Amino acid sequence: MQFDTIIRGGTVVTAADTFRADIGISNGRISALGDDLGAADEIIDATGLLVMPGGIDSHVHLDQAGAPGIVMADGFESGTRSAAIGGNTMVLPFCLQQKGQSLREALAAYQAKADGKCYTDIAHHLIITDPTPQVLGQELPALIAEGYTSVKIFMTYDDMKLADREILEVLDVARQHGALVMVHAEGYDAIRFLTERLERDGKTAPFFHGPSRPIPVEREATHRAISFAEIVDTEAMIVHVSNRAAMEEIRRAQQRGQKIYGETCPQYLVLTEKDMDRAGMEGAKYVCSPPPRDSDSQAACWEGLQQGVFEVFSSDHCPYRYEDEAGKLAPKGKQSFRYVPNGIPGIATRMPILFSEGVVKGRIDLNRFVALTSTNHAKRYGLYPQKGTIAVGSDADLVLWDAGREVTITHSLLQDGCDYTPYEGLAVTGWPVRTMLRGETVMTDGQIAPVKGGREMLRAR
Ligand code: DUC
Ligand code: ZN
Ligand code: ZN
Repeated sequence: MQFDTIIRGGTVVTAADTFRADIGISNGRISALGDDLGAADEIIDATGLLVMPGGIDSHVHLDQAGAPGIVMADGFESGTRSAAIGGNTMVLPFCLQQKGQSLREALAAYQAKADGKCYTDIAHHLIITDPTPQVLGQELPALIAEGYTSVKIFMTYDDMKLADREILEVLDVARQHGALVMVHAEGYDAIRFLTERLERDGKTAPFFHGPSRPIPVEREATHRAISFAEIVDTEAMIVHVSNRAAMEEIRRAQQRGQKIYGETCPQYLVLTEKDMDRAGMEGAKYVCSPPPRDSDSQAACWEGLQQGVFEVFSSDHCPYRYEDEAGKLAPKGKQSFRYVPNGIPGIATRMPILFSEGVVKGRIDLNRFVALTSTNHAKRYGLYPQKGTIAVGSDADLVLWDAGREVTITHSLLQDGCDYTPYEGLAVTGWPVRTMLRGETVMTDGQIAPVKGGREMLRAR
């Protein structure tokens, strides 16, 4: 048998096993695992490297509309390029429904932005901000049937928050039609109350973003979301969990037998509220929601990853340029933290940070690393086993990883559309040296191949 490609001499790591094998690839799929596979058009030497399923980042924002005058720093081309630099082969960005807009319209417009411009495969979650009877009764069920099987809802933000009754209704439609609801769990009224009080006291610098949404704000909303899922008798994913109290709410729900899943992100492992306490507007570089917290919160997020309370580790890449009036230095942001665009970049740094801080420092093993960065995303979002593993028949979406390479993170390595990284100067051990999408190399040693056009994947859950 003649393969298109053989990856020879590497150590294969899946969520379950670590073993020595060569990988044969034909027509974009893995067609053999073994020794002495024979001939191929291309032989890739992976001696000394780990060969893992390409990263799947199931929580990213690309080219998403925000407040007037604010522009996200990455579209599909730069966002997926940076994803490939960081060892990812698939990302799941959010298609935002504006109030008054139909979901179909929102999706068609969003798909047009992605068309042909991706270095990775993609699939879309739907953000529902306007759950009208038409959306809930017709559009959403039809879209779920077509493979749009995950939706995100917000419990805060003026233009996005759903009322409790609306949350219950979205959960119920998801239950009936087989979709997963992802919840942004921070309580709107408490944030408004605290924000207005801080502003009255003249506490308007970026640092006060943290105090405007402290841990109880997240804990209360997490508890409410979990209770609603219980009332409806359905599952839910609590995204971007930042602290112990919220993690414990999820753990308790799991112990009761509820299907509540958890996600955390790099910012909750290596940043704290102190990062927002910098001179001038510099703290704006770290403003994201929920905000980074303190060292006990970091420890709790590690516990959640180690013990399986969190099943996915995502970037929540939500990039705004710093030196830019359409970004973090938006004029109104100088009046109050509440107008600073909310989100930080991290699509390329997600896997290196978890590898270095997790695997190299002995907090998690290699197989859990693969589960948290790839396999569990594929399973939860209906992509497995086409994506998320190394097995005969799966797509040849792979990352070759140099476990000993020492890199100091600096923005110029990342090839995104932003102008900074919140992880500037962080020293990591372990770095992706080749990313392959459906058998084709899209990145080698930081060099990106011409865009081939990743595909949009539909999903069955
Ligand atoms: N929620 C996200 O998921 N990302 C950025 C900002 C936010 O509120
Ligand atoms: Zn969110
Ligand atoms: Zn997000």
